This record gives sequence, C-alpha cells and structure tokens, in this order.
Amino acid sequence: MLGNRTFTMVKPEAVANSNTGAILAKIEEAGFRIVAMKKLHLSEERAGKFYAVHSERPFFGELVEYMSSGPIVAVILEKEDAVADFRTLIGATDPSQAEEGTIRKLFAESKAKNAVHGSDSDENAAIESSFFFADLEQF
Ligand code: IDP
Ligand code: MG
Repeated sequence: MLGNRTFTMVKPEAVANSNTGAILAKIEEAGFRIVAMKKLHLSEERAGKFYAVHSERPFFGELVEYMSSGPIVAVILEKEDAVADFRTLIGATDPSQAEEGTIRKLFAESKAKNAVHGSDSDENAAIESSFFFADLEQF
C-alpha cells in the first residue's frame, strides 16, 4: 500500500465555515478514495505533537493555537501516487501563491489558515495516519 495513501486534515477554519463537504467532494472528484475519517478537537498539546517538526519555526505558537481552536476532520486517502497528487490538488501553502482551482485557492483564508493539511512524503503519511488512527490495520 506504500505510495498509494496520504493523510489530510480539514483544518479548523474550513470546518467552522461549513466547507468540509465541499472540500471532501473536490477530493473524491479528483479520484481519491476515503479510507478512514473522523472529526475531533485537538488539544494544544496534541496539535503541538502533530506539528513537532515545526517547533523551531517562528509561526509554531500561532499554528498550535489555530489548529486547536476548533474541530478538524482527519482523513486517510487512497489513490495511485497519493502524496504527490494530493499536494498538487491542494496547491501552495500560501493561497495567494496557489494555482487556480486548487483547494487552498478555493477555500483558504491565509497562509496560516489554509483549509487543509497534506502529507509531504510516504513516510510522513504513515506516521500522521497512525497519529489519528491507532487501529490502522482494520482499514
Ligand atoms: P504545508 O502545510 O503546505 O506542508 P508547512 O510549511 O509544512 O506547509 O507548514 C505547516 C503549516 O503551518 C501550514 O500549512 C500553515 O498552516 C502553517 N504555516 C506555514 N508557514 C506559515 C507562516 O509563514 N505563517 C503562519 N503559518 C504558517
Ligand atoms: Mg508540511
């Protein structure tokens, strides 16, 4: 299965703005299959753990506060070349730099509040999936 799965989150502002369904529709229209999905509210501690790789970045405090500000929807996705194709579908981190038609161009509010997460490698897709779904073998 390695190479065929990625992990995404619909981030708090997109959930709060009732964009979860529209974003999931774009994802399915692009050929991704939903393997597992749940809605939950991260604590600051859990958000900090998820983004630990960014702990030295200047925006880390803002990122943790934002990601714990409301519920998110965590999703494991399946498709050939899932990681790379999903990064293309969501567009650049900063929506002002994102291609037309990408999820971030359509739904993001800012570079920080950018609607969705997307794993950046097969290895991180597996790590991030198991962060939210401890019982992965059943999917
Ligand atoms: P990515 O989500 O496109 O992979 P990363 O560089 O991994 O981007 O950053 C993780 C998340 O941190 C971004 O999605 C965004 O929410 C937030 N972030 C990144 N850069 C900035 C910034 O310069 N200011 C505020 N938040 C940022
Ligand atoms: Mg990243």
